[in-house]
Amino acid sequence: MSSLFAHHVLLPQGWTSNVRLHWNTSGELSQIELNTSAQIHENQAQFVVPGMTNLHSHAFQRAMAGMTEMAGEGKDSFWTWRDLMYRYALHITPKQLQAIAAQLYAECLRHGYTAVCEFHYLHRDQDGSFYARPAEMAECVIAAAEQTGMGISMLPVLYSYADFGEHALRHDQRRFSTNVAEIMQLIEALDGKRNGQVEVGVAPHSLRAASMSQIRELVAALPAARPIHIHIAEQQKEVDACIAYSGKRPVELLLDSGLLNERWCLVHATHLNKAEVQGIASSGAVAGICTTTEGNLGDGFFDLPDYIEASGRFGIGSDSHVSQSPVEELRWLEYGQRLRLQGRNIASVTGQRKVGDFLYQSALQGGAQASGRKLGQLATGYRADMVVLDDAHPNLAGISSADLLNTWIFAGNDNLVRDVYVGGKLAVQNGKHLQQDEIQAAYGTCMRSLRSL
Ligand code: NGQ
Ligand code: ZN
Repeated sequence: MSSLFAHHVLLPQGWTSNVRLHWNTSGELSQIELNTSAQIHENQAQFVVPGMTNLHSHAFQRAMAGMTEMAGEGKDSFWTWRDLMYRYALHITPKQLQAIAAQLYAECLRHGYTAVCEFHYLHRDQDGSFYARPAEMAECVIAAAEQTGMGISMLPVLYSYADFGEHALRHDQRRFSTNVAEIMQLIEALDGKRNGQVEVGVAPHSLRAASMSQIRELVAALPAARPIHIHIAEQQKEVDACIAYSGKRPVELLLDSGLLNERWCLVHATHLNKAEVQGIASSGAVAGICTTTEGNLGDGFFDLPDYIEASGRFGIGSDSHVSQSPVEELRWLEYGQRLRLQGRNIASVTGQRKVGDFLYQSALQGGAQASGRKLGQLATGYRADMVVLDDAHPNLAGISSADLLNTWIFAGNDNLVRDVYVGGKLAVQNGKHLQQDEIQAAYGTCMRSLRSL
């Protein structure tokens, strides 16, 4: 099978009826046939949209979703959560990581994500030494992506310090420890994995964990056009520490480095002043908003209205994977703003007043840019990453395509994704991942042993 007839499909020019999408054996769209009609026996779908990029993931954290929601002795915060998260991180073996990532990616595919940017920092063995093959953990994550059909941008994470000012890593951060040379070796070791489905970029973890001079060195050493991601300004405490260390706010410090451009994805970017909002927007970088995790960790609100006003680019990520659904990320991105501002229909612009359409289209483009891959639109030369919505669901009964994204994103909690193609290959059919049973069995085995720790 290498074509799909769509009665209604979201093309770059907007919703279009009676289109046949063709793709080649590399998984790229090769022809978009317009004004055509369905043949009786061909593969058909009512509603087709481009698959979404999940631009920020720490796959292993899927295993601890739901396990950190209990109040401790003192005041709980991002930082107390992080201690718990590190405890889990210390136990995960390569085989378990693969089982967790496969479960996660299968779930993400079932909800309409067709690509992920994996911010991967669990590099070393439990005792802090490298595995015999230093890229083993990253290879396991890529294997999970390949097993499930998920497209992936693997981002080996540079993690050298515990805090601003080049503080030595804590003992419980030993699995993350890398310097610039080691990261470049990992990138080199993964080079043979690159293809239409797999890209390799890089991620200095944060301005806490990587120094500005390391970041410069890394960017200079990285092959051209590869994506660069970083956590930035997620917590107020981090902003304060950055000011105490450098006299500048985190985003300000990055902007002043002159390094930022379209290759960058600034994950979270929650705490911004007006100049920083403008600065990110004009750099062409993508803000990686992870609404459900930011809510879970009590980060704060992204300044969406000002950022949209400045034509800033953004995408969505599920980060710690308390959710695996683009609908929930986008819905709560908008709801957070409504609650904060006591208003409605915040994410919209003059040319696009439909909130669901504006959010979905923006996140498609921002996510695609952050992935460093040819994604995010159903056009010749782009990946054949297509999501077919369930036209038999009551929410879509008699609907016109013009109302489809608003309904998908804002009505109810059923999963409306029916079939998912990634690079032209079917990964999800009738709401079920094609390898769902074996993936869940392996995840079950992994979780029974992790829970008993
Ligand atoms: C992470 N998570 O890398 O998983 C971080 C926590 C850190 C978020 N920032 C670790 N949400 O920031 O050092
Ligand atoms: Zn993160």
